[in-house]
Amino acid sequence: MATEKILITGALGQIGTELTNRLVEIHGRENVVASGLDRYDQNLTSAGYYERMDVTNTQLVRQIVKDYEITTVYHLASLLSGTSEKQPLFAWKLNVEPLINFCEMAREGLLSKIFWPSSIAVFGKGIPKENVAQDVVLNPTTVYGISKLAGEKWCEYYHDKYGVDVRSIRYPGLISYKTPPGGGTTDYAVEIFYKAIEENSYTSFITEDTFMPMLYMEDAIEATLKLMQAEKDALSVRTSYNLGGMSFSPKELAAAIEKKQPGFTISYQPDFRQAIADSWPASIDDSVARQDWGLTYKYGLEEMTEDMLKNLKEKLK
Ligand code: AKB
Repeated sequence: MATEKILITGALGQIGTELTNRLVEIHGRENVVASGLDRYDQNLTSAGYYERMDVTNTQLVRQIVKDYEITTVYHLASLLSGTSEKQPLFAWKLNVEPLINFCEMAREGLLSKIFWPSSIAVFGKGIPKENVAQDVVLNPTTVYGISKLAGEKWCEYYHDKYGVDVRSIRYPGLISYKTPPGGGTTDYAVEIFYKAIEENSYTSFITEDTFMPMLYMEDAIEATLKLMQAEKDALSVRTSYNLGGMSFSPKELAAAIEKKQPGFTISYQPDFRQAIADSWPASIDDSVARQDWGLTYKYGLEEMTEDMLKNLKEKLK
């Protein structure tokens, strides 16, 4: 089997830092090229190479793919839901156009596989809240959701029309301690742990009974690798796979933290992100991913809370 040469965009972001390090473990440093807008930071990435690049610069990206003879791209660079509402035109440019650029390169034979993250933001208004199925009508009302839905349709188009092997997951909110997220609606579920450790209290920008699907980063990384390792023919979804993870509200998360850290308190001051959360599902049916490529999870609310508190305390010492 020919060696995979991997390029990761957004490699210093929340998913990127952890995915890059796992890919290095699997494929070796010399086969992994990390890239991002920020300066190289050896504490954040173990990749053998780092390219400081703007992913919207199509010519530069194409040159990097050629220079390193890249075969597989994990294209993670993206503006999240909160930030997208503030910069809608840039969100469209960043979230959609580079994906098309990578699909074009695959169509021309320069790349053999692409991973691209979609989001639970694709669902939107008028869709049942609970256990949302893979194949419901999609009606996003946020700029971010619209860009992710468009991206999904581009993935399907390039696959169906040109056989491009582009694979995708609709990530729920991702919780991790290594690198903080930036500009998302589900970010409260990470911020709360920092504040729990620093101040033993937190003011949530999401109301107490708003349920959203969430996933611990280790499970997200393993799911991503599993999808990318699956046999092509096993994949029945070429838009993006539902991933449910767990479903909880700020009140439930606060109670789980309080159990481990007595005296922890939470208050609520919802902001513009509440409307975004209200348009998203509370829980997701991910049975198609389980069936097609064996999706499983290790972490529930209790296990995730324990692991976050333990590791973040260590990190913030
Ligand atoms: C966000 O909140 O914008 C993201 C997402 C669910 O895609 N975490």
